[in-house]
Amino acid sequence: MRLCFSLSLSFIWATLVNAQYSVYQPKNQVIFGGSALNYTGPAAATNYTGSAAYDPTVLTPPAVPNPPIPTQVPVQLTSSGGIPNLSIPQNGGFFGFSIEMSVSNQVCESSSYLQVPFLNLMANIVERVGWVQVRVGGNSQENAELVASLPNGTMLAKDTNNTSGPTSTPPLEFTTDLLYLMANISSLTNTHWFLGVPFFNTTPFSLGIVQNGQQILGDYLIGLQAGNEPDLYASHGHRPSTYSQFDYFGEVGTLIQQIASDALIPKKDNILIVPSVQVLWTPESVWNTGIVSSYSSSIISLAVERYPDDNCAALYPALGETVQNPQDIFINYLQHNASTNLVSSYVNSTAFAVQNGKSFIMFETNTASCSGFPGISNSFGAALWALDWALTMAYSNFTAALFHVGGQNAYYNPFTPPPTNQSTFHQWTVGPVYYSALVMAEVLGPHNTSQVVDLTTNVNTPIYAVYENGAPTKVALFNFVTDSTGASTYTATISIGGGTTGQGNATPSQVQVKYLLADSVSAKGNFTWAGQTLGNNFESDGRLVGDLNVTTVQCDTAANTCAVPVPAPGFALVFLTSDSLSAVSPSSTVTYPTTAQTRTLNTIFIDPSMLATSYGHSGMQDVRGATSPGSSSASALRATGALALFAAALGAVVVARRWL
Ligand SMILES: *[C@@H]1O[C@H](CO)[C@@H](O)[C@H](O)[C@H]1NC(C)=O
Ligand SMILES: *[C@@H]1O[C@H](CO)[C@@H](O)[C@H](O)[C@H]1NC(C)=O
Ligand SMILES: *[C@@H]1O[C@H](CO)[C@@H](O)[C@H](O)[C@H]1NC(C)=O
Ligand SMILES: *[C@@H]1O[C@H](CO)[C@@H](O)[C@H](O)[C@H]1NC(C)=O
Ligand SMILES: *[C@@H]1O[C@H](CO)[C@@H](O)[C@H](O)[C@H]1NC(C)=O
Ligand SMILES: *[C@@H]1O[C@H](CO)[C@@H](O)[C@H](O)[C@H]1NC(C)=O
Ligand SMILES: *[C@@H]1O[C@H](CO)[C@@H](O)[C@H](O)[C@H]1NC(C)=O
Ligand SMILES: *[C@@H]1O[C@H](CO)[C@@H](O)[C@H](O)[C@H]1NC(C)=O
Ligand SMILES: *[C@@H]1O[C@H](CO)[C@@H](O)[C@H](O)[C@H]1NC(C)=O
Ligand SMILES: *[C@@H]1O[C@H](CO)[C@@H](O)[C@H](O)[C@H]1NC(C)=O
Ligand SMILES: *[C@@H]1O[C@H](CO)[C@@H](O)[C@H](O)[C@H]1NC(C)=O
Ligand SMILES: CC(=O)N[C@H]1CO[C@H](CO)[C@@H](O)[C@@H]1O
Repeated sequence: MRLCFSLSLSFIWATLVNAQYSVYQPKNQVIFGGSALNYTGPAAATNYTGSAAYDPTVLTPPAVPNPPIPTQVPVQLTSSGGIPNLSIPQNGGFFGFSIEMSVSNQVCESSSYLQVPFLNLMANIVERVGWVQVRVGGNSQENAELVASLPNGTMLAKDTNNTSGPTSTPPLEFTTDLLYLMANISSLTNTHWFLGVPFFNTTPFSLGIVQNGQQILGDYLIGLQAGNEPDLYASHGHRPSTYSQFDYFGEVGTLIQQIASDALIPKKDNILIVPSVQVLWTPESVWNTGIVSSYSSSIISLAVERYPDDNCAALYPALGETVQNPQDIFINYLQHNASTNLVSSYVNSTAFAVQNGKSFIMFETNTASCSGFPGISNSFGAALWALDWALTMAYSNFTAALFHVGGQNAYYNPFTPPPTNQSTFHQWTVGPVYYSALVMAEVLGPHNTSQVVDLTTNVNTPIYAVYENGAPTKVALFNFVTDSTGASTYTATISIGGGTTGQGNATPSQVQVKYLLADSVSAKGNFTWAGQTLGNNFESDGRLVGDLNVTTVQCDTAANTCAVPVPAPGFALVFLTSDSLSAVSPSSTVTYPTTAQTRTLNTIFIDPSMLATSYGHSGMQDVRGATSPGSSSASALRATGALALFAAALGAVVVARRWL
């Protein structure tokens, strides 16, 4: 990495490492592409020419349900000894992120600014549960090549001379600088990583990423995918049409043999993640090859990838498919059965994982592949959906879920850096799914003992309880309905012990409640979690701002009830014990302020086109064949750039390591 500007060591150190509080001052209220439009039918989205990440489409919330939701909902918990159907104990870092590995050119020139928001966003999670997990990979990992150096000190490059597959995905070249960046991030924020072994060329496998990943990241490297969506290899032209689950099984065996004889790979056991299938192969069809028992000592985790829907028809008009109107399908994200239906094809597999002593990861997910849907993916409804989907997975014994981070051209980003040409006057945009991550961290807490149970009785109002060591510690209450009249606010009446439990009354005299709120499920901003926010478009440096508002609810110990109101829409997290609240209340917030932001800190220039990013993969099998080789193809497009986003985020750390 070449430095373009010199700057003082102490300045960088102070900027990166000093723990500071500072007053939130949005640098700029400018909304990309002019003022936000109010939704006036599909035209508003159609006419909008700015990046998807800032698309102003606002949908109409689904109608208030008829019959109306019950406004009094009893929630009966036991005081000890657990409750039927508890999940396995879950780790607080359950909700992580997935960032597509891809191409960026670093050219030392102009623009960009100190991208510490990424550090802050990770630190927020770490303060609550101790760590955060991030996957760097995806389609573009499959033919990525670790090289000693690249021209001009570039860290990542796309070799457009060397394309593969019917959609001409260019191979990716990267240097160990990428891994050093990750190590530096880890040392600041305890971020742990997943990587992937390139799987397009198996004779032999290129193991540079395993060798260097282990040596540079050490224990911060959790594991490496052995293949990403192998069920799509044949249809995308990376394997013969006869390629089967058994061929994949054989290739994983070959990989394990090669690792066994590679002296540069220090850790050989518990490192691989299989099979990361999408929907063309069922997970069961892969388990039936015997892959897990045959290679048990090498495998650390089992994984799948899944989005509930795709917006490929809109992204690739050449498909000639009918574009779904987001308004028509908004409701699909705002009922609990969306999540329970989607998880149903995995419950056999999570049981299989438990039997085999393996973790089971949703390796890539979000609202919809091919960028998500305008008005849905970036709405408050998406925050509620992602939280419900994550809790459904936790209840169903998944052990982690990684939500995909795209770039400027995705609607569903948990967070988005500003376009590079605006980065000197704009900050980051934090999307609804980031709030889901933050809240999920608090739902599970840092003790690795949280067992989740789904107590939902109405699809519009999912309800979960969390038990730790047999005793209830939290209740999670959703209201998917939007109703400003207040008529759809419901009251959850929580009882611990008593009633039909055969246990004595154990309801505390008071409980504490944090709310996740916005005006409507279609709201595009003004989201608050316990009164604090990460701002609207271009307003965030990654730190929560505003006064913390934790509501105390006095309970009726004589009646053995605590009545907690849940507005429409909204989410309430009820802390049943003071310990459960204090465990997720950061005592000293270590953050990385951007107040020192300056052009002179720039070290990386990311071509804005490279920030046009990954679209997620599910549903992409429909795209194949619709695009001709050499054209602006589906695969090339979707493989572009999210790692550039990530690289931009890490720019500051590059500086740190060079100058310290
Ligand atoms: C959008 O609607 C709100 C409320 O109806 C109004 O205050 C605002 O001015 C409108 N914005 C535009 C750009 O028309
Ligand atoms: C979008 O463009 C159409 C056709 O030019 C125009 O009639 C419509 O008013 C525009 N919509 C908005 C919201 O600007
Ligand atoms: C446990 O889950 C099963 C399967 O979903 C369900 O049939 C059963 O009613 C649940 N038991 C309780 C006590 O909720
Ligand atoms: C390297 O940098 C020089 C000067 O900035 C530029 O002209 C050249 O195109 C760059 N080369 C590559 C391969 O990016
Ligand atoms: C592509 O090939 C041409 C001709 O061999 C060469 O000049 C160029 O540097 C190559 N580009 C890359 C990105 O490797
Ligand atoms: C393409 O990549 C392969 C493997 O890395 C290499 O052997 C070959 O020379 C490359 N071809 C071009 C045109 O760069
Ligand atoms: C959820 O259930 C409702 C009825 O309760 C039904 O109308 C809807 O189609 C279901 N949604 C999904 C995604 O299954
Ligand atoms: C799950 O396992 C049961 C029992 O073995 C089987 O009947 C069912 O088909 C499996 N489900 C899937 C989706 O494979
Ligand atoms: C999750 O695992 C626990 C412990 O093995 C089991 O009791 C429970 O039924 C599982 N849940 C699901 C949904 O499979
Ligand atoms: C946030 O709330 C303010 C004040 O009510 C309002 O003016 C603004 O339009 C809202 N912004 C968004 C993105 O909803
Ligand atoms: C705190 O949150 C509660 C519940 O949303 C609300 O009623 C109250 O007004 C808030 N207090 C402040 C100071 O914002
Ligand atoms: C803590 C840590 O991992 N620091 C690393 C940052 O990157 C440089 C190399 O660029 C390493 O030397 C440091 O060890």
